[in-house]
Amino acid sequence: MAIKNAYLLDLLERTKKRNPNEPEFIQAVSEVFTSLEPVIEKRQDLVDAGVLERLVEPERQIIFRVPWVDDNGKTQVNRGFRIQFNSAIGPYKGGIRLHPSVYLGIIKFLGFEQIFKNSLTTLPMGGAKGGSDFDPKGKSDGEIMRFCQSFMTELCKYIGADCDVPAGDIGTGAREIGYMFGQYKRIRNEWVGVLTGKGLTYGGSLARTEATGFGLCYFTKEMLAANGMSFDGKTVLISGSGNVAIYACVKAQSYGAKVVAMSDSNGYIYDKNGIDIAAVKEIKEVKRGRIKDYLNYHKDAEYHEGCKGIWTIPCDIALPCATQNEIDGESAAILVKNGCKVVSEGANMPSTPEAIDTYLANGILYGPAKAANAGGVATSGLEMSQNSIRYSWSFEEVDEKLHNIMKSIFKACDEAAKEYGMPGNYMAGANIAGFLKVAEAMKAQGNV
Ligand code: NDP
Ligand code: 2IT
Repeated sequence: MAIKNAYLLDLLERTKKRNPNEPEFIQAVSEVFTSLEPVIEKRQDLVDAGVLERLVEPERQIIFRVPWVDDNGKTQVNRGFRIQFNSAIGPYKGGIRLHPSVYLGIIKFLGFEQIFKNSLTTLPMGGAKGGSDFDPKGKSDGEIMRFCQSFMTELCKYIGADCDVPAGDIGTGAREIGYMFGQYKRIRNEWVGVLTGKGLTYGGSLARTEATGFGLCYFTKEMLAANGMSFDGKTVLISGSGNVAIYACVKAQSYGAKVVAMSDSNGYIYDKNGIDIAAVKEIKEVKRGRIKDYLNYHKDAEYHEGCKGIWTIPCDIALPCATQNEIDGESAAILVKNGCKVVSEGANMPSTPEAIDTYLANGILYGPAKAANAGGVATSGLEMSQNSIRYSWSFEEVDEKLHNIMKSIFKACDEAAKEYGMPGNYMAGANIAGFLKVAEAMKAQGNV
């Protein structure tokens, strides 16, 4: 991926200077700029309106102290973030990541990507992301609760059902959302849909838990069908074993695929008979254990230390569902050599630029994250709608809406790629289609 347009190159340089030491953010911006070259050449009006200069500068960046008391009575201090990137098409919307690797550059790359992803969903949602360098691993339930309450005590000043609606991401699931929701309600004394991913007894949407993984498979199914393929009988690798990975596995298996490997940050399991997803769910959702524990259920499965090795297993389809930059150029080359035909992204930015170049050069069908994993936030949008009308739809109703949204996302990516002369390049299609809607809205609303 190389940018040739002089205006985009200059803006990228200025963005690098203004945001030093944030390589993930620059990576996300560079990828979008690469795709936008043919748009910028046709749309001088968007250049004149300063749309891109405004897009790469968050509307608001909030960084705050999160003090909490651990089980030994000692005060711990973490750093909290909320980056409200763009509100042109709707209230800020995006998840909260709790992981020790979190710093400004991670939250900014995620917030930037969220702008285009949310635009693709067809629902009115702006882009945002938040999080903290808090490490939930090994913490007691009481420690998690005290952290979440302290985080929300500060965050609640900046969010609201019509302003900014956070949700889950790595390390933030139903438990954490519950504690945050309780604290928001207590401080603000209002019961509103200020968070999504809530429990089903207090305003959560059916199918939100499954949505990102299911949506990934709905998108991938469309992409496969458009290219004369299907999941049926295919060998699939899924990295991660969290929320996205588990429900991607459930749906891929229901489509007749054989998922043979899953992972966590310590290592991966290989089960030549096909992953027993009920065992993975028990290990991860009930016991909060490690993927290695799978061997307690299936003695004939293999466990290997390290995360990268999963990409050396021969497969037809790879679904990275763990974290950013988990497939580098070397792993991508191994996937290609082993006959992999499809990479579709459940995680955000899981492929390095070198990996993406390798996919495109070798005719891999590539489903980019901001399109392929948009089902999670799309269903969050549906949760917001249900909260607003004070009603809840059945699982089947939400799932059907999600399915239709993923179909329309694939169509938008496919058509934009064709229109701008890059048929089959769904990354370019996603970036262009996501961008154009936001750009038109920004232009129409004046220089704000
Ligand atoms: P979870 O916390 O439920 O699971 C994360 C999984 O990824 C775990 O298996 C974890 O392993 C692994 N992982 C996390 N960080 C690393 C790392 N640095 N190296 C290797 N493995 C890692 O998160 P989700 O399933 O919700 O999120 C997974 C990805 O999907 C993220 O990129 C997220 O941004 C993206 N996403 C999530 C959506 C959602 O609705 N939840 C929506 C759209 C995208 P371990 O347990 O060892 O940490
Ligand atoms: O990356 C993502 O899209 C998410 N973590 C979900 C965001 C949301 O608001 O549901």
